[in-house]
Amino acid sequence: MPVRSSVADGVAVLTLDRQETLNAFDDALGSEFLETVAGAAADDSVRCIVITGAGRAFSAGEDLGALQSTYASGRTPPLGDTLVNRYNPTIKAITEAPKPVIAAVNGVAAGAGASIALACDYRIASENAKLVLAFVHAGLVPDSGAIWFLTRMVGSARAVHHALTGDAIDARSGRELGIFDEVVEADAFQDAWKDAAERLASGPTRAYALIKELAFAASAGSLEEQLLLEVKAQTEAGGTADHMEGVKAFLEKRKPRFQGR
Ligand code: T3D
Repeated sequence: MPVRSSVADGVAVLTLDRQETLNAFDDALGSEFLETVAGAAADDSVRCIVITGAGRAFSAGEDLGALQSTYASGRTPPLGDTLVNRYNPTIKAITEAPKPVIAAVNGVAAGAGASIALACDYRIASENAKLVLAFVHAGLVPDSGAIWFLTRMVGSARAVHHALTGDAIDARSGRELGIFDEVVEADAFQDAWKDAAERLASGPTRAYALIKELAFAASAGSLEEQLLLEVKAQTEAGGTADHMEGVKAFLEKRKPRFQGR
């Protein structure tokens, strides 16, 4: 199975595992990954999803070897089909998951692999990690939302620079630019993402889902629309057991015990 998946203590860990290609996406990995992300997003027992890669890479994006075999067989399928059928639903499954999604970027994340890391809500990087908008090296444009996400994180000038050059953003620069929330030494990396996942999996899950929705809406809409959405979201968050628990815990001077409801 090219995606390894495990669930424990409310955390689903999804590991891309096609190490001979640096976890590049062929059809099998692409469709299995989409199915696995969507499954974890829909599973109420999962309160945080972690995406990572096996071996030395997060993911090298589209499998160029598989693409070349297709071309060698005389077929030139429109690349847009892969976006519509595979990558775009995957990006939406991540961004619309009603729970935090962490990218534990263990190594290089290139092409659509970089887009997937950028689509997550929290990025924790090993010191060996780097993001590469490699699309341009194959004569392609960044897809799977890469420019949308990067522009919002680092501004248009820097995003366009990396889209045009395909130059890598290493872990340290990524941290300085605010792309990576944390950068951790390789030895401490696994413990660090597990801690981050444990923290998010024990938080107020419904409030997290609403925060994700508000953050996306903020990039698109007017202040007027945002204020109205906040009223709707706050009304919903205010009806959760986690809200009651948060208030009670504060007044009792103790840590809240959120149940995700
Ligand atoms: O269908 C559509 O709609 C198109 C969608 C496109 C979305 C995209 O993702 S386009 C972008 C595709 N990805 C790339 O262009 C990245 C290609 N890879 C690289 O640039 C480099 O490999 C890396 C920067 C990721 C890592 O470099 P490095 O030096 O650490 O490793 P390497 O030696 O280049 O690669 C190691 C092996 O992985 C190597 O195989 P080998 O020689 O040991 O047998 C290499 O061929 C393989 N590999 C790396 N990336 C891919 C790959 N095999 C297939 N597809 C890859 N993308």
